[in-house]
Amino acid sequence: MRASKKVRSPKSKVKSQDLKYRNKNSKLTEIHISGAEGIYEKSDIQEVVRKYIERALNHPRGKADKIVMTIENIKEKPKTIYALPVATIKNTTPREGKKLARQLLQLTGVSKLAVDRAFELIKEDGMRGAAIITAEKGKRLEPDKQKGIRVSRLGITKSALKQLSSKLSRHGNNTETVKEALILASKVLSCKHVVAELCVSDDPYYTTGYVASKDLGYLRIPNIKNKGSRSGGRAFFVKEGTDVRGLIEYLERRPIIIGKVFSCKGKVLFNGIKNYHYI
Ligand code: PML
Repeated sequence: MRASKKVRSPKSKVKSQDLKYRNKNSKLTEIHISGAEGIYEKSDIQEVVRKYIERALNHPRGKADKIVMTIENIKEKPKTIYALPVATIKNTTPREGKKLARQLLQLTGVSKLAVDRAFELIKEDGMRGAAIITAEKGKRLEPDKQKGIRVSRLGITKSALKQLSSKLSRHGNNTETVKEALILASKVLSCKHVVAELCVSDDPYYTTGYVASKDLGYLRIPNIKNKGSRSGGRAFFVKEGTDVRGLIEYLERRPIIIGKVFSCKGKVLFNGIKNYHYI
């Protein structure tokens, strides 16, 4: 499901005499409000569709004026994987949050150059799909840079979802946003070419992001950006020499389902991750 709405956005800005910016021209542009997907049994589809519509119509980003829903019969048997272990790193400011994300990514072997590249992209407003960046040289690999990569065909079994919800509840993190992001990161990191992922939500009201890797797990970073900021996006860091077509095929087309959940911790200190092997 993808929901969007039309907003008036500035076409060009001029400085008026009192030095305040005002819009000279504006045009209607479509902005993304919410997106969701999953792999479900046929018997659950009606209920899932009802929930998706409700969500699109009651999103804090505004009321959708376009909702596009696609229901596809998946013939290929989904591959079952584990969810990454979850923890939340203590953090209070965007400045510190970005620093933590950088340090974590460097622990996974991602170079400073590649991390800088990812943050530059995330800073740019309106990044659509995820970027694929090589972990050493910081080269972008996706064929359509505007569109990026949209991870698709991913879900969780009912029993794993029950386990996950109960584990996350103990730390007050049992939300659709956390579960969906964890499912996505677990699919991304289940791909042998991917070293790490960085995500900053593009939702102006959602300021928690994460770094994920096979060794570190899914590490949430609260306050990684300022409230109200529309900047955000995802970067997947991959090994040099990755077969990009194979990677995109896996991320966008291969059905993956989470069948088992590991630990879900509450708040941890960065040093607890750095000094001891986390998992
Ligand atoms: C999104 O906007 O969907 C991305 C959310 C990333 C962080 C989710 C979490 O709180 O763990």
